[in-house]
Amino acid sequence: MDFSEWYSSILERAEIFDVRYPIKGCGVYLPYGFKIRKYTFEILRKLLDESNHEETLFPLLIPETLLKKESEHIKGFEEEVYWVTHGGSKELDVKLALRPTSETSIYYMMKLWVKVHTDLPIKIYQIVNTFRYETKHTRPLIRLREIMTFKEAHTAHATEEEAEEQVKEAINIYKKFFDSIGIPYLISKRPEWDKFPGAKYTIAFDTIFPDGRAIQIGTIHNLGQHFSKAFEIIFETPIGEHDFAYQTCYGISDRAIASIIAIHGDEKGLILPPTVAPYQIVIIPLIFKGKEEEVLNKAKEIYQMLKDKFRVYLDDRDLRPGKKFNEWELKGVPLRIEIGPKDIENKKITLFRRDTLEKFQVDENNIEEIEKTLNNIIENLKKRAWEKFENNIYIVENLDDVKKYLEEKKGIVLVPYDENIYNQKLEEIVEGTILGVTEYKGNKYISIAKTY
Ligand code: A5A
Repeated sequence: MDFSEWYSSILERAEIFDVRYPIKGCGVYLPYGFKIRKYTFEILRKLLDESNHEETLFPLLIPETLLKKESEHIKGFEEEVYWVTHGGSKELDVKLALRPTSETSIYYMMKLWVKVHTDLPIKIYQIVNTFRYETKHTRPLIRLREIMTFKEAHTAHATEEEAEEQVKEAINIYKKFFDSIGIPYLISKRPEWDKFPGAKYTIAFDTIFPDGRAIQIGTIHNLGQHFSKAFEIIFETPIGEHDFAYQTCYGISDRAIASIIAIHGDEKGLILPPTVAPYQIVIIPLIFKGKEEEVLNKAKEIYQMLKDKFRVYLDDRDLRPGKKFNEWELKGVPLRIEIGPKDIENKKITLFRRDTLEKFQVDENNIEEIEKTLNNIIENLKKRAWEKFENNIYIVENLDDVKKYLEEKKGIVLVPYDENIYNQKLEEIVEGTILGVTEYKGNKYISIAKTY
């Protein structure tokens, strides 16, 4: 089965995202998918909160006048904006945009908040839906027109150096985030023509999907003073002069969920990292005639023992165990505990690892072993994903080889850094996109790939 088919089928069968909503590029997070989303973004939330970011919530609507204040920004987004033009049957005096991203609404308010250098830094974020009238082929959770989960952080600083430091902090936060869900990445500085509209420069995280194409899973932008000048975010410096704030912003979207699905899954279905699995453990009692109560009671006992420490589901539905096995394998539950009369006799439980498909027994009260196994699963998923990722990175000498590798192998091709290559749009030469300048194992390259 090709990747795209597999991906669509998993979204449906594992009950993650229902694409049948009657608007192109929109869909519905189903309860199971919503839980994966919740745990995934809880990790990101925690990382941001721990590094002194504060969560906020801004309006969805942006007046046209604000959206157009920074000229590069609006140039970049012009063709992607959805407009609200009417209130009922009355035409609005000022059109309202559905936010494609929130620089303009947030920075309008920052101007009001910032007066002196002691008001800085500001480090805020929100997790909201944003709208982009994407013209490229839309794909569920990968290229949405209503981006359902858009985590955008926005910062303002008193010095350029501090903004640079903020970019570094953001890179580290994103590294930790992707590490905790086992998603490998290459970090590149995007070329001028591909930076975020209004930014001084853009740093991007890209990963590789099973079809060999690269996908941008997060971006960090140093905005310099472009927006603070347009929005007049001015502060008094310690020596009584005035300066415009130095700003950064960075974002991660539903693509994080798409990556978890695409990168860890296999032919049986999802494989969820325990860090984000709605159920880290599912307990399945193996009911035999005459032993029903004994088995069920033991299963409940084990459930009680684990429930405060892990996200556990006791599946005592009246279904054949085989059917339950298949269902939870499809849904990617990292660890299954089977309890049958034989196990009870031996004071054991049987564990099944979704990642390696290994089955083994441990003592029935061995919580440490269960915890260790869950930790091993995330480590193994991460290791496996990185190995596959690195196997799809090719270092070549020249553009002819770039072309050859992109056609034959896909993945990401690295060619030694050369300013002439970097500054042109490569599309005419090779059928790929320049991801940017990349440091890989200590050397400087230009990264090129076919992308989403
Ligand atoms: N305000 C900044 C952070 C911003 O908007 N940056 S961005 O345009 O690069 O978007 C942030 C991230 O959202 C991207 O790196 C990409 O991973 C994701 N993204 C962008 N468009 C998307 C879409 N249509 N569907 C899903 N994710 C998208």
